[in-house]
Amino acid sequence: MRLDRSAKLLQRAERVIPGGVNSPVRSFRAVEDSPPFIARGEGPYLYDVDGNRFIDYVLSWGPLVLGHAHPEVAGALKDAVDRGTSYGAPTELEVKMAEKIVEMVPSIEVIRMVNSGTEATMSALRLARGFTGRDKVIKFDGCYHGHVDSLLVQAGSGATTLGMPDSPGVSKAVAATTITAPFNDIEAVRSIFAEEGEEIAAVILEPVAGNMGVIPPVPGFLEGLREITTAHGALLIFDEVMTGFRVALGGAQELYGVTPDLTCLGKVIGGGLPVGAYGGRRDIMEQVSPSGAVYQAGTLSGNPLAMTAGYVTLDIISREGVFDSIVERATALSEGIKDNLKKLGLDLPMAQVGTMFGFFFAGSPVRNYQEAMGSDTKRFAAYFSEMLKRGIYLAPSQFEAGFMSSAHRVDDVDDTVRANFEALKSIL
Ligand code: KE4
Repeated sequence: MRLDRSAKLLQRAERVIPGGVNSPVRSFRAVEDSPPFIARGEGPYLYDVDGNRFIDYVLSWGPLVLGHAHPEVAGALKDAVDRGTSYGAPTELEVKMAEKIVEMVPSIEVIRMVNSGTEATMSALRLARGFTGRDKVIKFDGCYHGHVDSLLVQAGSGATTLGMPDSPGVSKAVAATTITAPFNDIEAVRSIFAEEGEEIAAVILEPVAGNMGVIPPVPGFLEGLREITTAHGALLIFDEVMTGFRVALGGAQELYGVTPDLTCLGKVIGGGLPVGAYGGRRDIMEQVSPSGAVYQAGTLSGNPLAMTAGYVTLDIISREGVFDSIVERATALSEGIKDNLKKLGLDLPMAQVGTMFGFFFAGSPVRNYQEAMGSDTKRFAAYFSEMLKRGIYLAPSQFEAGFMSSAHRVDDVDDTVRANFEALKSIL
């Protein structure tokens, strides 16, 4: 596979951008490789600057649930651009977008748009502290909520991938208000609350972890968090930036029937443009400025282009049968991989929740960060490279998730299952 134009671009990039990338995990350092530089995307495919074509299961880390350059999304954006790119003033489209999300996500009565998932979780935390008058927050080892100072403690995704769970620059004072517990360990949470429950503003989690690989909640975990937070007057915050409109149309809260007080969103609701959002109970959200005293603002929040891409995306996946067809494709891929593992005598833990999926190079079940850390990342890197050579573009880290889109066809899934078999066989 030719990569010389990408290699030259990486050299140039590394002179003017940290690590040559605008987000660490894109560097491919976790798989000891260098990234292809992308020229364009179309449907399920990425094309790099050397003319290589890949079937894409990163999909911009989740947002592109309709694949690249969906004609309706692209067309709506082209029209929108001719009406200007930003006004810094309210628009009807923001109202329609908020109404759409309120309609689709069970617990959201009121919602505020921001520009990234990080902004969404940062704002939700501030709101939880403002609403409760308490300072402490519980998060779970390996869950990643963006690069918010107080949440870059035992974080997942790039923070784990690159082996630095706690980032330099996060002040001790800030980290001191963050309590971490093992994911899926409800007794650990119960005992933290027994100790300091009256100081805890909120518990925040990915209801299905996707930033330490894909790890679903064990039965009773989410229900237990709901019961404990309610009993202690703390808020339950679901960070559904990744799981929203991915594990189910209404997110993990619909799939598992547990209602959080606040929800953070991102990725899919931007249709590939920069968007985040946080929303939830009216009595809480009304504390947000200007209706309340908790300050939060953003120059480009609710931007007409991002709202256009997001609204059209949500409208399309809400159409009869569309979301189910994406789940079906993800299931076909997961089943094909499971068959391959069986044929090769490999017993690797695999998870698929709705349209997201992944498996670990681990010899036993993975239910939390510590067990995920037991994965063989070298073996993953070898597998990743074998798949890339075969034109399959996976997340360049054992601690990420794979995503399906409505653009992936049966042939693409068949090709991927075939490549998966050959790649696994070649690293046995
Ligand atoms: P952003 O600030 O990157 O838009 O969202 C942060 C975030 C918040 N919450 C969850 C559950 C997330 O998964 C993310 C971002 N996900 C990572 C990859 N797992 C984005 C990829 C990257 O960091 O480049």
